Amino acid sequence: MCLNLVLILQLLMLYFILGHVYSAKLSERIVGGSAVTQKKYRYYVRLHYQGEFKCGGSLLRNNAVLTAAHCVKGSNMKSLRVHADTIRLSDPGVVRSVKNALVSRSYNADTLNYDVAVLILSSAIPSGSFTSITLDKKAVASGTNCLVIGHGYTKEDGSVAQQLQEVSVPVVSRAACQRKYRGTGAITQYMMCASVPGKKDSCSGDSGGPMICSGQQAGIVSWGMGCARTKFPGVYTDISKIYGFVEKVLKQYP
Ligand code: 4AZ
Repeated sequence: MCLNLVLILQLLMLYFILGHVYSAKLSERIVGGSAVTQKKYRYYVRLHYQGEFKCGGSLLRNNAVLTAAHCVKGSNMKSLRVHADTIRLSDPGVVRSVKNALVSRSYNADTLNYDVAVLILSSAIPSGSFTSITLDKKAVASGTNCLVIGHGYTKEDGSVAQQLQEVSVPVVSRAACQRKYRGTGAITQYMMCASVPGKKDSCSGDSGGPMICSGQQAGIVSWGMGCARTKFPGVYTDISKIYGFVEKVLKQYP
């Protein structure tokens, strides 16, 4: 009887220990990237709001940043800062305020449709401190491997990365992505999807940052159901569909 009780207790302990290890493994489902140790993506910028890191972005020219609308919509522009020429959160790099934040009337905060914003900086970033990225006017074929960079969570319930991270993810066809998100969210014609299911994906904090395909920016990190889940790819704003809006803003604000 007493021996039985000991056995049960031991089994219970084993159950909890194994359970703990197993759940730790499951949540260790990192986004699957690697640290960027050289300043090789010098179009990448961080957006800080009220002194805290909030989102990524990319430099289209010395005074214009492309990011996601949901990163800036409703925020007080005076508390927004753009940090260029840095790959560590602790390094402020070159800091600029924002003069204008432009979001299209087509943006929908509930569905994240048309999730794009252009920020015009208070003054230009010096030419030695950045490179600009060109936008891809054509839709990217599914299966294409694209680069995503950011300081976002390295796992779904994680925390931001001190060092900038990079990951390569294949583009998933819109039709396949729509099937996966059936019932949970609408993948519109302004969105594109990418991930290595269960392994590589963008995550919280990567929003607004660039997706680079064949050397041009084809997407903006926008949203997703969790991070690196087997069923749900990451969702990106499809640059080829919102290109006109960006062009117009850049012309209007030289
Ligand atoms: C976010 O909350 C977020 N797995 C960005 C990308 C993804 C999920 C969430 C894609 O900013």
